Amino acid sequence: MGWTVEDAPWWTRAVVYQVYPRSFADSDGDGVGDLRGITAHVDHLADLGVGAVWLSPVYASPQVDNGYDISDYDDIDPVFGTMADFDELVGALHDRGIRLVMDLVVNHTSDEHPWFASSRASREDRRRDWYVWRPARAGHEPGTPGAEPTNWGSFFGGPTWTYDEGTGEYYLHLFASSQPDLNWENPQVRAEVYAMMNRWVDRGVDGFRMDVVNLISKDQSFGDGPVRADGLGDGSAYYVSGPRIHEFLAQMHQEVFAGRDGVFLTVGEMPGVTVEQARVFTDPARREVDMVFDFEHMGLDRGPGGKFDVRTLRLTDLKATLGRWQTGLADVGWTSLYWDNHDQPRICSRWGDGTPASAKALATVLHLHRGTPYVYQGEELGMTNAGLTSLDDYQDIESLNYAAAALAQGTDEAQVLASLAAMGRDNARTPMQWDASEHAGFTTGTPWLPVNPNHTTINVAAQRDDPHSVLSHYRRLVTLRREDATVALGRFDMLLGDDEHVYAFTRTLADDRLLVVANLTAKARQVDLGEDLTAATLVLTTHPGTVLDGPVLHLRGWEAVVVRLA
Ligand code: TEU
Repeated sequence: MGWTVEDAPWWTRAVVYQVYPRSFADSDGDGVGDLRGITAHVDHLADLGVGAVWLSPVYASPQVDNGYDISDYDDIDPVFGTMADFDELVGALHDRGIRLVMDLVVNHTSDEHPWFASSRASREDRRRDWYVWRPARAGHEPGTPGAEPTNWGSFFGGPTWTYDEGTGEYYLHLFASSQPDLNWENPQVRAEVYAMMNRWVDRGVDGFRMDVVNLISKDQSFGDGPVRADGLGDGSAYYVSGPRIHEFLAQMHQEVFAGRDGVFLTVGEMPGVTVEQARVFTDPARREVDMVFDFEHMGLDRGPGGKFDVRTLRLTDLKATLGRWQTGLADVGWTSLYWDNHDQPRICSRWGDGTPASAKALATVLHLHRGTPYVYQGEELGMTNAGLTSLDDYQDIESLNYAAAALAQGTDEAQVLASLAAMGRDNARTPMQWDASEHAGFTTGTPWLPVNPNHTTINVAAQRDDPHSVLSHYRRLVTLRREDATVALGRFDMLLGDDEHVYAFTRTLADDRLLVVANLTAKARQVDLGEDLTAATLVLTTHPGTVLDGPVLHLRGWEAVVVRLA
C-alpha cells in the first residue's frame, strides 16, 4: 500500500522550490539573475523550510529558450556565473540541509552544441546519427513546402523538421529549430548523457528534473499524425512515451543512481502522460523515476484551439482530474503537485482572483494532496501575472512565435495580447519581488523583463514577519508536511465532487483523519459535511476566527481550513 512512515523517502515529506535563475536575483547588475544572487538568498529558502531546490538550467547556452537549449552540459553559462559560483551555491544549500536538483535537458541540445555542429557537418560524420536526420518525403523536392518527412507541428509553432541545405536532409526538433532532438536510439548518445549526469552527481547534486523526458524515445516508423487546428499534424503518437522509453529510463537509473549511497530525487516532466502510465514510470520496483510532472490539470482551461485558446476553469473538472491522479497512484507510484512553474501563468491570477486570500486558499488545496509539492519562486508571495500590454515587452520564444503566426493569420492584436496576458510564459518569469525598492531588489541594473508594479506591496520584506501573509501561510504548509505523517502519506478521498465552488477532501492514515475544505470563490459559502465538527481541532486556516460547531462550516470568501477529526 504505497510508502509507509518507516520506509518513505525524504521527498515524500519535503516541498521542492523551483528557482528560475534568470529572474531570481542579480548580483552583478546586468539585469539577469545569476548563481551568486541565489546564494545571497538561500536564507529565504531555509526560512520557508523547503527540502530541495530545483534549479532551472544554468548550463552554457545561447539562451534562445532561456537555457533549455544547451551548448555545453559541463559548463556554467557566463551570464549565470562560474563553476566556482555553482559549487558555492551547492555548499550554501547543503549547509542548510537543502538538496539541489538540476534540470536535465536531454531530449534536445542547442544547435550550437559541438555535437550538432559535427552531426550536421556531413552525412559521414561519426556523430551524424546522434541526431534525428531524415530525407525529404518521397516524391517531393527537398526544402520545398510540404517536403518535410512527416507533417508534425512543433511545440513552438511551425514544422518539427528543418531542412539542412549542406547535407540535403531534415533534422527533427520537437521544440524550436535551434533545439535539435538527440537520437536516443544511438547507444553512444545514451552513454554520453549518463556520463554527464554522473559528473554532476559526483559534484554533489541530489537529483534531476528531467525536461520532457517522456519524449526521448521516437517510434522509428515516423508517420504522419492527425491534422491539428494550426494545419500541422499531431505527431504525439510517435513520440509521447515512445516504444523504448521504459528501457531508456531504467538504463539511466542503472547507469547513474544504482549502487550509489544516498536517496536522490528524479522527476520526469512528461507532457501527455496518463495516470496509468505514471503508475508504471513511478513504480519503485521498476526503478525509472520517482515522480512525474503531468499536464492534465494544466489543460483544463483551454479550448480545442490549444494553449492560447483560453477557457474558464470548471472546478468540477479540476477535482475530477486531480482526484483521478490521487486514486490512480494510491497504491503504487508517486506524483508531484504543482500550480506554478516557469511555463505556466501564475495560479493566483489564473484560478484565483489576484488576491492574497485566493493565493492562500489555492496553496492549501494543493499542499494537502498526496505527492511532493513544488513551489515556484514568487508563488509563496502570491505573485500575479506580469500584466504586459505590449508585444515589445514579451521575450519568450513560444509567445513570440505564437503572436507572429496568429497575426499573420489575421487574428487581431488585441486578441493575441489577451491570450498572451492569460497564458504566456513570461507571466511567471518577471523578476522575483524581494522588496518595495526600485526593481524590487532584484537588480541594480535594468531587469531583462519588467518588474511587476505590484512589487511595492507584494514582496518578501513586507511578508516575512507578517503572520497573516501568503509567505507565512506557505511556511506553515511546508512545516505541516514535514511534521504530519497524514499530510505526507495519508489516503486521499474526495468529497463534494459535484460542487463548483468548494474543494473538499479527507486524508486518512490508520485512524487519523484530516478534513480539508476550501471555498475557491470570493463569496461566503456554507458547507454541510454531514459530520459534527464540534470536537474537531483546527490544524490550519487561511482566515483567523474559524468556528467549528456542528456539521455546517461557514466559510468566508477564499477561506480554507484543515481540521483533524475527532
Ligand atoms: O517544457 C515542455 C512543455 O511541454 C511545455 O510546458 C512547453 O514549454 C510549452 O509551454 C507548451 O506550450 C519544457 C520546459 O519546461 C520549457 O521551459 C522548455 O521550453 C521546453 O521543455 C523545451 O525544453
